Amino acid sequence: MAPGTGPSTHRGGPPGLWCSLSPPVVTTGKRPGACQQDQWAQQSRQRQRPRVLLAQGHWQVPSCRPPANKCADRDLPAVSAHPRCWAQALPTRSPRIGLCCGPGATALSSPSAPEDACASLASAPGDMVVPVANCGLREYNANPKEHMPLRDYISYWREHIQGGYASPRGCLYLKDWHLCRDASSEEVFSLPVYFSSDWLNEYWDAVGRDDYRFVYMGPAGSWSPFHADIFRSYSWSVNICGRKKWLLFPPGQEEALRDRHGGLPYDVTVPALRERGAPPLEVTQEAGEMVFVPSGWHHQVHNLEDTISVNHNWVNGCNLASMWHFLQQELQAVQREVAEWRDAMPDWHHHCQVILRACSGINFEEFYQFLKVIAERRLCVFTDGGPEDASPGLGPQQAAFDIGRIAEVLASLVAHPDFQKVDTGALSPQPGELLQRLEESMATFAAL
Ligand SMILES: O=C(O)CCC(=O)C(=O)O
Ligand SMILES: [Fe+2]
Repeated sequence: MAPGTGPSTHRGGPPGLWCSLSPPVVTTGKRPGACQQDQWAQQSRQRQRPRVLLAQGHWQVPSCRPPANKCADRDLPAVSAHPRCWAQALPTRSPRIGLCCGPGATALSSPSAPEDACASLASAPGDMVVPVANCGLREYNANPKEHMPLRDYISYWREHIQGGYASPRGCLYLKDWHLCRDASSEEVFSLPVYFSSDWLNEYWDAVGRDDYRFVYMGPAGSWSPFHADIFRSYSWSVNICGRKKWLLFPPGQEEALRDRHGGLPYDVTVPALRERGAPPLEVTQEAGEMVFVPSGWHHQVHNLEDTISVNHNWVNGCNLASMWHFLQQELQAVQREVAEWRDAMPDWHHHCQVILRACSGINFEEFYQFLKVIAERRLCVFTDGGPEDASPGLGPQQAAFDIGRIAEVLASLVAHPDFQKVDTGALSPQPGELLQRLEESMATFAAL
């Protein structure tokens, strides 16, 4: 059981069929009623807090089809599925997990048949292999993961609940499951238009290798240790069911938590850290609500009940510069680590790029490829009307904005001394050429 959390007291049955909830709220404070005795929360309440977006949606029991107008008539994410049904249904019945979108995103989901857009998990058979973390064990600053068939995880979860949220296997958390990538069905869920400018997924879809779309499911007490998200991306997270407690630290606030070696903590709820630095922003995310995590915010997340969520990491023109800044910092950190071999190793810079890719998931050359793929897809909005699979929000204004942001970052990349040491001979187009095309396109757009 994670420190700071106890077994859930919520054992209520499914709260019925469709629950239409209120419109999205932008809150600058903590929701009332959540963990009121918590001292951190009390201190947090007195502080000025940044804006956290919690958008409420709908949800439904999987055996019932969402009425057409429920998905179509609201400018909100609509989320369906229920944990109890998941636990009871799998592997014999297929639960439905759907994230439909409102009118702004009808290009993605047909309003007349939202159940098609809310494609069911029929394509996620019980023998699908899923990543499962053991919340009771620590490996560096994370939980060790194993892989197991989905069916086995569901059996484990059922037994864990029956055992009063205890099991000889400990508290297991199915997390970072690339359901969309791994499922054979094309569309597991579709996005609200607000989240459609999503370059990481656009890039990895285009090169056909990976994605940053995840499903998390775990019992009360499962949790994610303290971290900031990959590439300092944004993330959004929708609770299909259950509740999560988020402890969020604005960028820089994590500095007070470092140990004497500069390391960040694994669990910020340990008593020794409670008095250190400013208390975190605490948010309780209810079923159907969405949490938006801005770039660079460290966070720790606890499932207060049995919870299923969909989470995406997310980069676009608004936080591209943060991603580039992060990569430069990571390269510097690598270079510091291996500084002693700098003079002895002729290809030291190349090795630094290899280590950067191994540690951070991307190096400077791949970052260029990422910029190139998105840039070319934006340039073709002006030449061919846009890529066939363009997101619904992608018109000329959006394309021009994106091109401007890419050009700024690409100019910085091209001028970077470490990028100049990368062998770019085989890149096509050459980075300088691409930058010139972007600048020309910006000039043409500005003249319109
Ligand atoms: O829900 C969780 O356990 C972790 C989610 C998270 O860290 C994220 O969405 O960025
Ligand atoms: Fe995260």
